[in-house]
Amino acid sequence: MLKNLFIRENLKEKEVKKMKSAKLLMAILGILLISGTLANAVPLVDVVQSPTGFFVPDETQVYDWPYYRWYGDDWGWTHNAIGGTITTATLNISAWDVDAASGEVDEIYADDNGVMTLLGTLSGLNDDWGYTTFPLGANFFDDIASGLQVFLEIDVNDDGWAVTLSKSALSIDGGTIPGPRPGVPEPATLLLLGSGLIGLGFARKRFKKQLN
Ligand SMILES: [Ca+2]
Ligand SMILES: [Ca+2]
Ligand SMILES: [Ca+2]
Ligand SMILES: [Ca+2]
Repeated sequence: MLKNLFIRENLKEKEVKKMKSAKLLMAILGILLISGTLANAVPLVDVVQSPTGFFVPDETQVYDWPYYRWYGDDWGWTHNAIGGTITTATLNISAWDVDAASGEVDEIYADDNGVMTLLGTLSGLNDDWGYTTFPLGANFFDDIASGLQVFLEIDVNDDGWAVTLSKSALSIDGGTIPGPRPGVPEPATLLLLGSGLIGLGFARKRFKKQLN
């Protein structure tokens, strides 16, 4: 009887141990799964700006040809191909002197498998910079993967309006877009600079410790 009880207790202990290791395995698998998903959905931004196309190189030339363009000067550009998993995407266009309040209508199109698709019109202000954000649906994710083509139709009503662009920023999964003015460093550059400084901080700390 006593012997039986002992064996039963012993079995129980073994079962508990088995369950514990199974739980641990599940937890490890879960962490691996989550980190794998996170590794793919990295926030990033692709910026097209000067010297590509007719994006203005600096603020002093916002009213100069060929950057300040009129109704007959519609033009387009192509973003870099972006691989990996995309959950959300926005196209952000920085433009100068969109007289939307006075009747200027500038349309932005993006290529969806060979079809130039209207995203909307530029919002903005007379004699000022402004970003317009266009959400991109899942139908554009394959086009982003091969390099999104964008097209600007200036002054659709041919009413004599003109506009200058500084940046086209394609933001993936909340990637930070740069300031609207031309010539400001891209976030990628800032990020590198930042991580370099953090690296320096660590190096200094380690050095200090060694001295002590
Ligand atoms: Ca036009
Ligand atoms: Ca598509
Ligand atoms: Ca104006
Ligand atoms: Ca204008």
